[in-house]
Amino acid sequence: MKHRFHKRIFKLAIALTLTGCASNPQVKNDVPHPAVVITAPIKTPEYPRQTLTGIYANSLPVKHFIQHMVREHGFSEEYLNGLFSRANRLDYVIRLETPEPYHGPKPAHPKVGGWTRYRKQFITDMHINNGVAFWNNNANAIQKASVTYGVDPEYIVAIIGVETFYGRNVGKTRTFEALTTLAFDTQRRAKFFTSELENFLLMTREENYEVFKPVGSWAGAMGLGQFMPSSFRKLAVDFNNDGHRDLWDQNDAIGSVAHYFSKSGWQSNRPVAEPAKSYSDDAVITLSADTGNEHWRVHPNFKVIKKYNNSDKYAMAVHQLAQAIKQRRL
Ligand SMILES: [Ca+2]
Repeated sequence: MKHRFHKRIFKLAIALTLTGCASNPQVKNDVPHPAVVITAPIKTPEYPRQTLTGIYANSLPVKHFIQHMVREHGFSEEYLNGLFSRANRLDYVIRLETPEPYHGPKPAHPKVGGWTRYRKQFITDMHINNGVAFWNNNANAIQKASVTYGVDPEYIVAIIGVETFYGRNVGKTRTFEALTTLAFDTQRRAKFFTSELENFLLMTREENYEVFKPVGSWAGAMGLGQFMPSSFRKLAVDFNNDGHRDLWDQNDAIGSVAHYFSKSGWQSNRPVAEPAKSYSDDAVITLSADTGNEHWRVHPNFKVIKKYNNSDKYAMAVHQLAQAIKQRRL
């Protein structure tokens, strides 16, 4: 999920909180950590400590957060001291969350062609062909998810394509350190990220993940579908029945994306959007293309896609990629 990041996650937070940024081309490659791919829970020692050390040793907000987790969720204080004593502050995460203010002159005319530029990132031969291949390689899981949750299969494929290029770009930032940095070293959305950090720690306990192992976008979105921890806990499913919810696994991600769409109100075999002649209707959106404004009549399923990421451009890109993949697969 991504775009345009600034708007993206923020809106996402409001819409539900699956969020991510892998699809944000502006940020997706800006992650210096080594790749770590999780395929199974890994148990390693967490080094409990009596006191908080490291860069957060004197952080009152971190100490208060630890007290909260002990009081509300029964975590061991020593265990959490150990985790936060080892946490790194990620400067690039702070930079991405805190863009430099723009002091230049105001443009005389609003920028046009935003939709055209956005569309070019996702509606490509590479995205379409790899979408067909992803669908063929996971045909059984996609068919099962489509039937189980009543979601048209091409939209499951397209979401994963836009979010992470079919799992090739799930992000390399340790989610624990991303969320810790965003919660305690940035201000704009600190409350949201503190809540996601709380959900992340609960998720690792529930799912038996070693806290430093999960990786994702710099903004805390995880796995092929870029779920935030709160969405992971609410909506992820163990779709390959191995007893573990693992959104870095293709099967579990496919089932979880379909489950997310189902819970958001998807209606299978219903239209999503079609070109509109005029824009004098509530259900018509306008997108700025190089060749002029495009008007589209949108249906309830379009709004369901926007619950994944609250952007008209995002939802239209998913819709058009889904249709292109379906056509090419025929
Ligand atoms: Ca599983």
